[in-house]
Amino acid sequence: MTVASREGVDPVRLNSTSPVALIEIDNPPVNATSQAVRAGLLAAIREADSDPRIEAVVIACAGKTFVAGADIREFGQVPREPHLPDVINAIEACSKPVVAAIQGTALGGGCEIALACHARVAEPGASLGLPEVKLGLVPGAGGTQRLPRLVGLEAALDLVTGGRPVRAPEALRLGLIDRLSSGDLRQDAMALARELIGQPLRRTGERSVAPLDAETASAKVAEIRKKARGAEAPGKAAELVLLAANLPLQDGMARERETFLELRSSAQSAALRHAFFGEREVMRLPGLDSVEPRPIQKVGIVGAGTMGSGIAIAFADAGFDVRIVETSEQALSAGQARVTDVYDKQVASGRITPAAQDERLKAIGYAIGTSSLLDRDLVIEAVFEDLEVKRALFRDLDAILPPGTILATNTSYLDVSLIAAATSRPADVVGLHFFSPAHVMKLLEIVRTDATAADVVATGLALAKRLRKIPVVCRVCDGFVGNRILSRYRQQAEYLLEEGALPHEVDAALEAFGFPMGPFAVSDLAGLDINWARRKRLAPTRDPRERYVDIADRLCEAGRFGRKTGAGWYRYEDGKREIDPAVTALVEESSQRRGLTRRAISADEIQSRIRAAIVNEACKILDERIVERPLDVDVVMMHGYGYPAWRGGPLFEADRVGLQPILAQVKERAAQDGPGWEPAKGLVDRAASGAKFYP
Ligand code: 3H9
Repeated sequence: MTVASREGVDPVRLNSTSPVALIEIDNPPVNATSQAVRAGLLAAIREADSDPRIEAVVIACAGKTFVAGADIREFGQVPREPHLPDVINAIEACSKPVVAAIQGTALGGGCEIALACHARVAEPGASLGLPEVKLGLVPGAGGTQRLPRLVGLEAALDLVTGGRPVRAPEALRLGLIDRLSSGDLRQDAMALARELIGQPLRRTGERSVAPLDAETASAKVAEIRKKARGAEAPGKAAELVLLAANLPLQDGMARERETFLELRSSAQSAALRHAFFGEREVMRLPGLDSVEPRPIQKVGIVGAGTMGSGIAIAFADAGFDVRIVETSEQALSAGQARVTDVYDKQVASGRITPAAQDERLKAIGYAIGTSSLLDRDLVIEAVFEDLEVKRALFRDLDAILPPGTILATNTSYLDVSLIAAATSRPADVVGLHFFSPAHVMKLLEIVRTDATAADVVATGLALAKRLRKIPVVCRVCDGFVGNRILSRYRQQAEYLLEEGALPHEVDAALEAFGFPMGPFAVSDLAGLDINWARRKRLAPTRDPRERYVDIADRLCEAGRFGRKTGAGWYRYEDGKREIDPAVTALVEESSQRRGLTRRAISADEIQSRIRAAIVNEACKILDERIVERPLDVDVVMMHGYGYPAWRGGPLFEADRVGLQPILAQVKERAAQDGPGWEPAKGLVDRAASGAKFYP
C-alpha cells in the first residue's frame, strides 16, 4: 500500500508481513506529520486493521528519528484533513496491538502517536516530549489527555508545561514507555507486538487518572503561570492536563483541540515559530554556502578563568581535544578545580554519568605557557579584557603557531581588527564571543573583521553547530550586537532612575515584560566592575554633551561590585536580593544634583522606553551593516539577553507594535537625552514608508 508520494518516495509504507505488519514513516528530515504522512498513516492503519493475515502492527520511522512532531511549516495554513487527532484516535482504536518503535526524538505529534499506541519500545538514547509550549501551543492531538493517563497528573504537568523532553530511561521509570530496546529496535518492537497478540488491548485513553485536590491543582496552575513570565501556553496546557482526571478522553480532546487552534493563530505562537526557524536560519550566511570550513579537532584555550574554563567544558562536551594554558601553576589549578566542580555537579544531579565525566575530564589537558599549543588547530584567548594584553598575546601566538591555525578572541567589547593587526595573519583572526557560563549559554557571536577569511567565518559556524550553539555572525563595533544594545538600554534604565524610578521598580517592570531578570539585577550578577572598566576606557571619547548618569560609578567606588561583594544595586542576604536604602539615597541624591524633580514612573513607560532604546540601537546596527539581517539581532537578544522568545525578539515585535509609536518614543528621548539617541535612519525610513523588518 502507498499514499501520495514526495518526489517518488512514499512518506508512509505498509509492509504487510504476517503476523506482525510494519508501518514505516519516511519523511525527512525529521518525519514530521505533514498532510501526506497523516493520510498515509491513516490509510495504513485502516488497511492493517482490516487485513485478516495481520495480527499486530509496529509503527517505526526511517532515518535518525521517530516523528519529531507536526509539520511546523504548515501552521500558517488552513488545517487540511485528515487531522492528526483523528489519525491518532484510529491508531488507538485499532483492534490489533500497535507498538511504537522509537529512536531519536518522539516530540509533539510524534509523542502523541506513541502515546496512542498500545505499547512503546525505545532506544536508550531516544527522548520523548511534548515541546508545544515552546512554540506557543498546547499539544493538539491528545497529548494533554493521554500523557497524564500514563504518567499521572504531577509528572504530566511538569512535562507538558515545561516542554522538557525525557530520555528513554526516565520515560521508562515514569511509565511513558514499556521497554528499552536492547539492540535491534525494530526486532524488539516486533517481539513485543507478538507477545501482545491475543492479550486485552491496553488503550491509554481508557485509563483513569487520580485527581489532585482543588487547592493543590490551583496552586500548581498559579505557579506555572508565574514561571511562564507572560507566555500564555503553559497555563493553558496546565488547565488541560488537569481535565484528564475529570473528563472522558474525547471530551478532553475536544477542549484541547479548541485551545490548540486558538493558540495556533496567536501572536505569541507566530513569534515563537519565528524564533524556532530563526535559530536555524542564522546558521546560513549569504555568500558562505559553498565555503569549506577548516577542520578543527584540537583546541587551545589561553586563560583558565571563569570564561576559559567554561569554553573548555563546552568543547570537551562536544568531543574536542582541549588544552588550557595559564601563566602560573596556581591559576592553572584554580581553573582545573572549576572544571572538575562543574562536572561533579553534573554527575550529582544525574545530568551525566561518571563514565562521561571521566571521558570529558580526560579530553581537557592543562599546561603552563603558550608553547604547548603548537599542535592546536584553533586557539581561543580568554584573558583579561584589555586591548594591550590581548595584542601582546596574539603577537606571541602568531610567532609560534604554524600557518593556518585560527586565532580567536573571546573579547566582549574590544576591536577585533586591532587585535588581528598585532599578528601577521589577520585573515586567520576572528572573534568568538561566548556568553557566561560558556558551557550553558547557547549564543555565540562570531565577529569578523574586514580581513577575516571567509573559511574562518565558515569554521566558526561549523564549530557552533558541533557545540550546539546558536551563532550570529557580525562585524566589529564596540560591544558587537548584544552588549552594544545592552549598554544602550542600561543607560536608559539609569535615566529612569534619575527621573524617579528605583532599581527594583525598573527591574520589576522589565521582569513583567518577560525578561528573566531586570538590568540592575543582571548587572549585580555579572559584576559592576566589568562595565566600570569599560566606561573608564571610553571616557576620553565620550561626547561631553551626552547625558551621563554616575550612580554606577559611585557604587563601584564604594566597592559595591554586585553579588560577589554582597552589594551592588541591591544588597544580598543569603543570596536573596534586598532593596538597599543606601542605593535609594544615592539615586535620590543624584536626581537632586541634576536638578530633576522625581516623579512616579509607570511600568508601561519603563517598558516602552526600554523597548524604543533597544529597537533604535538595533536599527543603527543594521544601518551600519554590523549584521546582515534583522533576524540576527532578534536571535542575539533572545538567546543572550533574555528578550522573551514569545515576543519573537525586538524587531519582530516592533513590526507587530508598529514602528510609528516606537519612532515617536525615540524622538522624544532624543529631545530629552541628547547625543547618542538620534533616531536611526533605518527606523525613520521604515516608519515613513510603512516597510517592516520582516516583509
Ligand atoms: C506539534 O507537534 C503539534 C501537535 O501536538 C498537534 C498537531 C495537531 N516541522 O533542528 P534541526 C526542520 S508541534 C517542520 O536542525 P536537529 C528544521 O527546520 C511540533 N520542520 O535538527 C530543519 O530544517 P532546515 C512539536 C521541522 O537534529 C531540519 O528539520 N515538535 C520540524 O538539531 C532539521 O532540524 C517540535 O517542536 C517540524 N516539526 O534537531 C520539534 N522539526 O534544515 C521541533 C525540525 O531547513 N524540532 N524541522 O533548517 C526539533 O526540536 C529539532 O528539529 C529536532 C532535531 C530535535 C527534532
